[in-house]
Amino acid sequence: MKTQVAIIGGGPSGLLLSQLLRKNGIDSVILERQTKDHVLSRIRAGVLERGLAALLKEAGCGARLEREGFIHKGTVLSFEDTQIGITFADHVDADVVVYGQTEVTRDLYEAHTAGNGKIEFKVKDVEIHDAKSETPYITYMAEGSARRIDCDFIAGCDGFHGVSRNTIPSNVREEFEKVYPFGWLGILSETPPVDDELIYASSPHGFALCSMRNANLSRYYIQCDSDDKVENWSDDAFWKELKRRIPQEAAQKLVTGPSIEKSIAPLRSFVCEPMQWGRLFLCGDAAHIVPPTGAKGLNTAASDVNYLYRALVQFYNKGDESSLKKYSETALARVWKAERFSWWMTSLLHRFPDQSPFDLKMQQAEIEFLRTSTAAQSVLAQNYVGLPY
Ligand code: RFL
Ligand code: PHB
Repeated sequence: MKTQVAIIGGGPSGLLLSQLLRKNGIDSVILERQTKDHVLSRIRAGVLERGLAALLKEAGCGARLEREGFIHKGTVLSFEDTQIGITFADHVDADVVVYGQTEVTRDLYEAHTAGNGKIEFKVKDVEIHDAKSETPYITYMAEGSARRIDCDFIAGCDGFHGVSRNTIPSNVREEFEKVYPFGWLGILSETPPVDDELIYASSPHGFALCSMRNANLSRYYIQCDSDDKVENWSDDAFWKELKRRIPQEAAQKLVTGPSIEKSIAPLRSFVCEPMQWGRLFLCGDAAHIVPPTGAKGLNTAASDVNYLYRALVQFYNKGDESSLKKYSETALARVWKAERFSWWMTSLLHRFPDQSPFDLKMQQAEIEFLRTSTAAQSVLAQNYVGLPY
């Protein structure tokens, strides 16, 4: 098979890239390790920056988001009896949209199918060859047979555990990582959200987050130990712990119910430099991971896709390779800012197992500064709604 851009990974990054390229007359093929149902069953991000919403619209996949997405004009940070309400419009001319990653992926798959996009599911043994040449190719197994795709470019959109990143030789690649000593236990329940806004709560018992998907679907998280297991948490135990951590007023009106999904996510900050090697370009979780505290993972993946797709269009339409050559530099500049913000929010809101009394005082001083400083709130608002591309 031959295509212009071979995309490894059919998650949100790969699908969005493929769709934007198709809109610009550029052919691509996606290779996905899992089945479509498996990709669509993953419950992940919920908060979309306007930049991502605009890209979805540009890709022709924004109609349902516009109809069903919930615009959030602010967020709440809670510290026991102190609540800091941040209204984005007081600081920045933007807001965010609450719309699940599952729905984003579904919309992208629908558009991909409607546009006769090419995708192969359940591929195995994907290998990238000759990425430093002008004629790279990929070999893989599908339906029991060995296959090959020749292409002009390869987009590595295969997430943190994919093969693309490790194709960059270890003497070229530098990886920066911080693993946090806790995870997030999340549940989805068919109950009305406890508040109109998201509540990020820090408490002596650890962090908690009240989020949502729609008027009758709530998403809640609590900080848990790194080695904790979902089996250790009955629904009752989860609700009890959540109530201990969120503002009292919210705890009193919290509607509980059976969980329809429960999972634990580890928390990690990770960046791979460079994000390109010859004609291989990394996008999204393949190149970087953020802890979910700032809601930046999917949004940062989208900003990579934005830079890469525009650079590819410039190459195919004008024969101009300059933006492709600068892709890693351009993408990383924004990636590191999202890393900084996610790390800062995580450090501010969680209890660390080895936290000293001094560390706790530092957190408290930071919170007090945030509560009383419009400038500090403005920094938070600007980062939360998303820095410009
Ligand atoms: P994905 O979604 O991991 O997709 C990669 C795809 O590649 C496939 N794959 C392969 N295919 C072929 N060959 C191989 N060798 C392959 N290896 C892997 C995989 O099957 C998969 O389908 O990466 P992508 O597309 O870059 O998207 C990134 C986002 O999924 C991720 O950043 C976000 O979910 C992070 N995230 C959040 N981001 C936000 O912007 N806002 C949020 O509110 C937010 N909340 C979250 C989150 C992530 C969470 N977890 C579970 C880590 C909340 C949580 C709990
Ligand atoms: C979510 O709704 O899943 C969510 C929202 C905000 C975050 C992380 C996750 O910061």
